[in-house]
Parts: sequence; C-alpha cells; structure tokens
Amino acid sequence: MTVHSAATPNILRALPSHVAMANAVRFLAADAVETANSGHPGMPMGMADVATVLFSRFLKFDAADPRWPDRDRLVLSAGHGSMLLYALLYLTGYEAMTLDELRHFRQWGSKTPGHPEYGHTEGVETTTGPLGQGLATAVGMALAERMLNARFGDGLVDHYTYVLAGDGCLMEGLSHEAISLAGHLKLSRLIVLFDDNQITIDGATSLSCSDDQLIRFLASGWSVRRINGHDHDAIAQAIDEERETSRPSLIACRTVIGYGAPTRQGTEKVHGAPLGSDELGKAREALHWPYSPFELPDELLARWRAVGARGRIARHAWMERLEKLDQFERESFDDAVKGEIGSEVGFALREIECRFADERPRIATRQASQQVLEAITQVTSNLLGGSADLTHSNLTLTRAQQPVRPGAYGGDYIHYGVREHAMAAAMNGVALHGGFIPYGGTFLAFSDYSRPAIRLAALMGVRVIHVMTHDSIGLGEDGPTHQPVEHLASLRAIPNLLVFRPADAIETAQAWDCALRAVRQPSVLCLSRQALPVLDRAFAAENPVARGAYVLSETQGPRNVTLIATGSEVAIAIAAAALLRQRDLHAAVVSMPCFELFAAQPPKIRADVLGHAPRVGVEAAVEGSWRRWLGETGEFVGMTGFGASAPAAELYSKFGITAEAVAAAAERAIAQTKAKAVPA
Ligand SMILES: Cc1ncc(C[n+]2csc(CCOP(=O)(O)OP(=O)(O)O)c2C)c(N)n1
Repeated sequence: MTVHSAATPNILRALPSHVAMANAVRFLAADAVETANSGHPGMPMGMADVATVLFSRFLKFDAADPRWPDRDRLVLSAGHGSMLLYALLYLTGYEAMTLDELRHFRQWGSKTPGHPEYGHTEGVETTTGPLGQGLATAVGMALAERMLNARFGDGLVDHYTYVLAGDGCLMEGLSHEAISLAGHLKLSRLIVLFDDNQITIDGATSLSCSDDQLIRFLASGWSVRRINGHDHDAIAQAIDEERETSRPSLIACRTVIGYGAPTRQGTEKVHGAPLGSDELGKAREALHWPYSPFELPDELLARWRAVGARGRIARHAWMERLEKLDQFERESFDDAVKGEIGSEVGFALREIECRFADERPRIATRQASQQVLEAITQVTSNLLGGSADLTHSNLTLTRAQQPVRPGAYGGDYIHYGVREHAMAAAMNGVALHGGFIPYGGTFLAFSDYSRPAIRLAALMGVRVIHVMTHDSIGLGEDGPTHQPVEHLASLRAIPNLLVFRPADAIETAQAWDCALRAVRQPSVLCLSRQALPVLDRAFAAENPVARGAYVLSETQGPRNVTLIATGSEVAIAIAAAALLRQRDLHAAVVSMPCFELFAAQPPKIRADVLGHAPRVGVEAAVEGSWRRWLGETGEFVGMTGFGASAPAAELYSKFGITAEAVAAAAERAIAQTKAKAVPA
C-alpha cells in the first residue's frame, strides 16, 4: 500500500469531498480502536456518512464555544460508538480533542474514554453507554429547548436535538417510554437518526426482534421515513424535510455496520472488536484511503475545520441579540441557563422553615414538601416540576404551576404519565440542557424503575431532584409491593447521590434547600405518606441537614447510649429516649437525614455527633450500610424482610419498630459494650 504525504491529497481529488470527509471519520475511528486494541469500529464506520452530512450541512455549533446555549444538541445514544464522536470533535476543531487524545483512546487519563462521559470531554452532551438512555435524555433536552423558547423566543432559543441511536437503543424498554412521551408532547425539534444496520452483538436483529420500528414510532405520533444511510443526498434531503415537520422525527438510516471492512462489514464481527491489521489494510484499499493511521491530508482537515467554524457567525449574531436585551431579560436568561436559584428562593425557604417552627404542623413530609414547593414556585419560575402519574400522592404540583401541553410549552409542570424511567432520564436531559431545575415524583418503591437514569445523573454530576414519597411501611395498607424496604440502602450505594430522609416539616424544608444548592449532585427526597410531629430542637443559625446528621436532643450528663434515626423513626427514637430516662439511662437522639453529607464531614464533627457511647440505629428499612455508624456493638432496629398490607400503626408494632423495641435494643447495646470492656 502506498502512503502518500499528507500534503499531496491526489486521492482526494478523485473522490467527492463528502465521501473523503466521511472516510476520515471512518479511519480515525478504526485506527483508534486498532491502537487501543479495544473498542467498537462497526458503528462509526457505518454511521460516518450520516454524521458527516449532519455535521457539515445542518448541525448548528461552533467548536470554539462548546457551551454556546443555542447550539444544537447531539446525543450519541449508541455510546459504544464513542470514536465516531471523538473523531468528529477532533476534525471540527474542539480544542481539547487532539490527535494525541485519539491515539490514547480508552487509556487512563485520556479525554477519550470507552463511552462518552459528560463533564470529562468538552463537546459530549451527555454520558451514554447504557443503551436507550441517550434517546430518553434527548427527549428532556428537546423539551427544555421548547420550554425555554416559549419563555425567551426564537432570538435566543432556536435549536434542534439530534440523536444517533442503534437497534439496541430501540430494543430497550426505556425507548418505548421515551418515544411515547416525545410523540405526545409533539417535540418537533427532536430528530432521531437510527443506525438501522440490523446487527447487534449476538448477530442479526432477526434473532430477537421482529418490530417494524417505523410503524412503532408512527403509532407514537412521530414522523418517520427510511433512507439509504450511505447516500449523502438522501440523508441531507431527509434531515432537511424532517426539520420542518410538526412532530418528532425518526429517520431510519439503513447502513452497513463496519462499512468498508471487506470481509467483516455487515456482520456482528465488526461490532465490538478491532479489525486487525489485515482487514484494516484491505479497508484502506477498498475505500481508497492511502493514509497511515492518524494521518490526514491538510486540505481535508481544513474542510472539516471549516465545518467546525461554520456556526461562528450565527453565534456572534446570537451574542449581539443577547447584548441588546434589557438588563432584566438578559439576567433572567443567564440565571435560567446557569441554574441560579436566587436569593428569593433562599428567603422563601427560611420563611417557611420559621412558619413550620411556629405552627408546628403535624403533617406528612410529602405535605411539607408541597408547602415548600408552593413557597418557592411563588418566587422562581426556574423549577420544572412533574410526576409519573402520582401528582396527587407525591404532592408535586403547586398553584403557581401550569402543565406543559403538546405543542404549548409555556408551563412548568410535566405530566410524565406512568413512565418513571423516561421521567428520570428526561429530567437528566433538562438539567443538562440548562434553563430549568427539574424535579419529579413517584413512590420510593418505584425508584427501581428510575434507577439506571438516577445512576447516570450521579455519574454526570447533574442537579436533578427526585421526590420519592411513601417512603416506608408507614404507607400502610397498599402492602409490600408498595412499601420500600431495600430502596434506601440501594440508593445510598450509588456514589455522588444525596439521599435525604427528613424527620419532620422543618427538616423537609432544609432538605429542599440542600438539594437545590447541590449543583453537581442529584438528590432523592424520601418523604412520608403518614403525618409526623414537628420535633423539638434548639434553634440553629445554619441548616443542620447540610451536615447530614446532628444531635436533636442531648443528655444532661454523659451519654449511656446514642439513638440514631432517620425520617419517621426519629420520633420513635425520641419516645425511646423518654422510656430509657425512666430507667435511669441517658440517651441522646441524633437525626441523620443524609448519610452522604454526614460522611463528608470532618472526623471531629462526626465524632461529636455520634459520641462514644454505644449506638442504636432506627429506620423502617433493611440495615444496608447502617453498620458504618453503629460499630460492632451497635444495634439496628428496622426491617429484615418485606412489609405487609395493614394499617401503618399495626405494621410498626408487628415488625417491632417501636419505642419499646428501641429502648430494649439500647439496653442490649449498653450491656454488650460493657461485656466487651471486661477483660477476658
Ligand atoms: C443497557 C445496555 N445493555 C447492554 C449493553 C451492551 N451492549 C453494547 S452494544 C450492544 C448491542 C447494540 O447493538 P446496536 O445498537 O445495533 O449497535 P451496533 O451493533 O449497530 O453497533 C449491547 C448489547 C449496553 N451497553 N447497555
């Protein structure tokens, strides 16, 4: 094979430029996978034509400013094809994406991890890899775009959301929720380019799937068509026309996976393994690509760089329009896009906290949450509420909010329908897009349905607030299907996720304050169905929930035991402390609404709160990670299995989560500690 100098692009002149541009993408991807000896060459080689047409003719972006708010969003839902995206970022001139980064694909410290990671690589709009997530996240982005457009107009917000998705994304159940929601909401700025190559890892899609995807999307209210995904004119025509429809669009691009690899293309062999030097050499011959790995003729690179700069004029014009706005409007836009919560929200939270302290309402924490939301939605319109069809149970809708309706995006509340997973993923998309702080409700037991998207929010570090009510057996009669027992433990196992379980109305306001301020962390607010008393506490100038745990009631003298509880069980711990007092035992009570924030405190603060006396943990859930706070001699009072269908009070008594049981556990813990202290 002849290797031409990069300065003599003879071959370029023989090929139409867009074909050469697509081949540049193909070989950067295939060579990076080859160098890493790991990765997925098939998808980038197959979708190079579609991506080239999209980038060179349609995508509104400026590589010099990857965060320009009015850029089109591109989501690579088929995240395993990450090299497609990295190649495009390099070619179009994103500063941080150098050729060296491509050479270090999948290596420690590189900007080119195995799957695209938001926040790690500039130009990556969302983390993808778990199939289907990107598509559902894009629904949230497209929704945020329309909603922001309704507020600020075409001059500031006027862009599209494009998705590259494969068979795998469309097979995932999540895709059904996502396309159904997008179709219902008529998100016409959402365009899915489906890599319709009919191959997944096991082989042909016919092994496992007989869906007619076009009919499926059509049934959900989408505009659909199928094209040859290697015909640049057909791709361009399809995108051009679909941008004008009043519905979201599916363009099924029939492609050949691994296009250009002579013996492997069109088969599963090219999905997720390097081509090997022989096959790669033959692909070079077949596609008339005489360049060595990572070598590009200057002229071709220049063409791609021009694509990266194509949006510069539009961006400057946009900046001028922004500058011309009056100060109030400009600040409103900036605050929305940056996700500022504003001092008014802080004041509203303080005010309602004081009201709860004065009035001491005996209400469920879900009701307290609603009152908090009532207060803050009076002073900000940057919150986007919603619920997965449990609005009246989660109490997530306020008087100030209006539902968003198909084609009418002026509201600030989403009826997500019974689609917990899509709700969670769409909220990620809203947060990533910017403009709104999303919160959404469901029952805590159904957090499992949202979990993959919650995990991604935590991985990406985005502020999404989950309002999960009916947080224990305390919900009563609905029974064990609806009573979470392992969910707190399982959510607490997700790194970078804040799990709050406030004990009363005051802590609920304080937990909301923490969740809103946690700009790089998602939160789950676990709220009770049942009414809870407002607990006595000393006045605190600072928000004690922000420390994760604090001493709610201290002993007069040295502690005999420390009772640590969360949520509805804090009141039980207080009652147990009273029982212990009658037995001459001094129990301090610690409320621990957020394990994660407490774990992040300096050791001295943690030691002051936990004390040196034996400890008892109380939570109407399985033990999970409680041992960390209890030590070897500590006792845990909670659930050991599933709940049951009965009135709440009876369940607490039958499952032994009572003041008496906590007092007995305290006595055992004290005795065990003494026994340990006696030398053998
Ligand atoms: C939720 C999830 N399940 C499984 C996988 C593993 N996986 C990665 S790619 C893939 C097949 C995807 O097929 P397709 O979307 O057609 O991609 P192509 O073969 O065209 O590259 C699978 C099962 C994953 N990444 N995410």
